[in-house]
Amino acid sequence: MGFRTALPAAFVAIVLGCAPALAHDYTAGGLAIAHPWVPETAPGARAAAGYLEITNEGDAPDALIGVESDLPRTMLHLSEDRNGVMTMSHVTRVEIAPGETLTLAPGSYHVMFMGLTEALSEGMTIPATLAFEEAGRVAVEFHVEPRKEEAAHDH
Ligand SMILES: [Cu+2]
Repeated sequence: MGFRTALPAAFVAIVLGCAPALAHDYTAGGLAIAHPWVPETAPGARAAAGYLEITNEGDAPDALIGVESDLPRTMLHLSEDRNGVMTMSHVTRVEIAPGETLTLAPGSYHVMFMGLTEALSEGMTIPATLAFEEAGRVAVEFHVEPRKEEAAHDH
């Protein structure tokens, strides 16, 4: 155990080779925060969407109420299909009931990073802070990973 935890992260990454979705998790209060990631962006893209899963393993409800980063604007968005038209709205609070998982994923809730000045490519990270009503502020890192087909989300 001591041997494993003493390994630097870079060494672990090399041993695992090109595993694209190296999981990285966080906990805060009763919340388990899994694998914040951002698909690579095309050159010239000004915005990128961030995804992750948040599970409330506690006994009380909590809510995601904001997200911040060093980019000019960062906010929570919800993509919805309304009668065949994809719409996107800014949301300011998403409740997470005990035992429930909030999934930020393509076509649903996502973190919108706006004001990019360079393309995001695999291996880059975006430091960000998630704000929760009960668990408080949690620093995480979004890992830039290869774009999957269903992750197309440009605006
Ligand atoms: Cu968006």
